[in-house]
Amino acid sequence: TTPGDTPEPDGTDVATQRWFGNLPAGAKLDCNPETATSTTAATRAYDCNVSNSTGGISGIKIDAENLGGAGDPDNSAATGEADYNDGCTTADGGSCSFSIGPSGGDAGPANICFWADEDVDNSYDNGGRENDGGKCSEPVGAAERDNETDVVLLTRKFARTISLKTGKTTVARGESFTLKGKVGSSSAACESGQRVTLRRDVAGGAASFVVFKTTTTGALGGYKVTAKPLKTASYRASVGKSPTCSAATSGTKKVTVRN
Ligand SMILES: [Ca+2]
Ligand SMILES: [Ca+2]
Ligand SMILES: [Ca+2]
Ligand SMILES: [Ca+2]
Repeated sequence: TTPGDTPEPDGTDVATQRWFGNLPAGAKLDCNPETATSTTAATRAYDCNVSNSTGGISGIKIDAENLGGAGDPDNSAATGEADYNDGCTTADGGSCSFSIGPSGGDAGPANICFWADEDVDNSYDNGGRENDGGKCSEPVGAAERDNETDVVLLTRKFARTISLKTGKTTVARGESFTLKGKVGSSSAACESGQRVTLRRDVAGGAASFVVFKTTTTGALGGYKVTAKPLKTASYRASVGKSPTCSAATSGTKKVTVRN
């Protein structure tokens, strides 16, 4: 008799039962880094390890779900298919490298849940069995190696660049020149109204870049300041990180002071 072929109720019941035996007793999963920052365009690699008291366990597939944060392929933490099915399979020693690619290009935090896919399927079942991600509600800071699930925090930020040009490369002592440039990003919000810090390293001695001016970028990310140097120096500009924008530092430009 084949399951489902005979109308119920009849005298017997034939069901299909799968047995899962590939995860030894006491197996625990740990994926690292526990917290990380990547750009909105970068792929982040996680080192996942399955082990028990006797050592690493090979041949275990790892699945993962982005729980509705930045870069979530399905923008949902609801039950369904795992966002990342069979992201890696543990090798000898119990470790494998799991890549979380960029998706959607949005910035912000995301909790990503990894679990040992003991039953080798592609399902994510929020609140279901642990081997389908049923323990993904555990917090990022949960004790490591407490179970077959590990939730990590991945913060996505927009990449930025900052340029620097000097109006002159040689000036008389006390003569003014301009320093200008632009903060660039795929996000306009990471370009305009951004705090720019200018530092300089006076010639001679060990390199030491010291803040000498700060300014704020205009609507298109541009900035401009002036300086009246007394000594030859190298200059550079930087913009700090924010919750959704990466930090950036320019190359250096040298301005020579004639004596
Ligand atoms: Ca971990
Ligand atoms: Ca998701
Ligand atoms: Ca799977
Ligand atoms: Ca599963």
